[in-house]
Amino acid sequence: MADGGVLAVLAGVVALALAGLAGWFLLQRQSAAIGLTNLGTAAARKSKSVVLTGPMGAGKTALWCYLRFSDTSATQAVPRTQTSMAVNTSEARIGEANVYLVDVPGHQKYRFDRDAQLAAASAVVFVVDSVQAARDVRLTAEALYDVLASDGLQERECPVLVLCNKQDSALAASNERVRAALESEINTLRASRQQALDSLGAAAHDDADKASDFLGFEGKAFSFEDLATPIQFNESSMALGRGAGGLEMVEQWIAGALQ
Ligand SMILES: Nc1nc2c(ncn2[C@@H]2O[C@H](COP(=O)(O)OP(=O)(O)OP(=O)(O)O)[C@@H](O)[C@H]2O)c(=O)[nH]1
Ligand SMILES: *[C@@H]1O[C@H](CO)[C@@H](O)[C@H](O)[C@H]1NC(C)=O
Ligand SMILES: *[C@@H]1O[C@H](CO)[C@@H](O)[C@H](O)[C@H]1NC(C)=O
Ligand SMILES: [Mg+2]
Repeated sequence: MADGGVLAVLAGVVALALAGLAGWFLLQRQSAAIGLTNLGTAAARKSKSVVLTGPMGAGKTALWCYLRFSDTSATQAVPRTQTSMAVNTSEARIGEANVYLVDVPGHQKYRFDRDAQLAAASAVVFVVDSVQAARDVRLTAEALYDVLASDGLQERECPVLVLCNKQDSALAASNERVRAALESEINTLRASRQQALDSLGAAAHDDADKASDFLGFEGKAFSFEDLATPIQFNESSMALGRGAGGLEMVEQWIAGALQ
């Protein structure tokens, strides 16, 4: 009788332990999927997180490869990359700082990973394909809008560098042109997003969360000057690499942004 009681208690303990283990395992998988394990590592090592984001094919992974090995000698060829299929992270030393470099894939299906990474970012480099932006700026403007309006970014005044990449191409738009085109396209986007919200009715309109999505001032054309985050537009070419490619400027900007 007593033995039966002990056995029952033992079975209960084992069942509980198994349930706990399964739960822990599921949580691990979930956090790995959204890159939280990596954020944990960054916090543990007290490195600040620098997030590279922007549309597909802009040159984020190429930039990431350069920044990871800032003290190696110049490689003139653009790093060979493939469309990224996962968030990739690496420790790097930039200037005096140990940073945690996060390369977020540009594809829309990674937008939740992107937002999770942006929530922990100390600085953001938004990489733009300046050839694509010269042709059709819509996609880039949408991606930049989402980044700038992401949770807490404006509140934290997190610095943003918009890197107008692929300047080695004759078809590339300059940083000034990219800035002007994005400013006017975001103005258009903002109006259409606001209209979509309005059509949802007063309830949605009163929602404080939705209101904070609005960039700039109502009744005034959108301007990057009106944002709380410091934002700067510069040019680069991963194909030209160090020196002419403008990598040093990016490193200096990151070092300055983290101070
Ligand atoms: N000509 C030129 N090509 C570049 C430059 N930077 C990147 N590329 C090329 O553009 C392509 C895309 O570069 P990636 O670094 O993989 O782009 P990404 O932003 O990581 O793209 P996703 O991972 O899809 O989000 C590659 O073929 C690169 O070699 C550049 O400055 N000039
Ligand atoms: C991350 O980068 C490393 C080193 O370049 C590479 O070996 C690995 O495959 C990358 N992982 C992903 C998910 O892209
Ligand atoms: C980067 O942009 C800033 C602001 O537009 C400008 O003052 C600076 O000279 C640029 N840097 C380079 C290296 O072009
Ligand atoms: Mg990539």
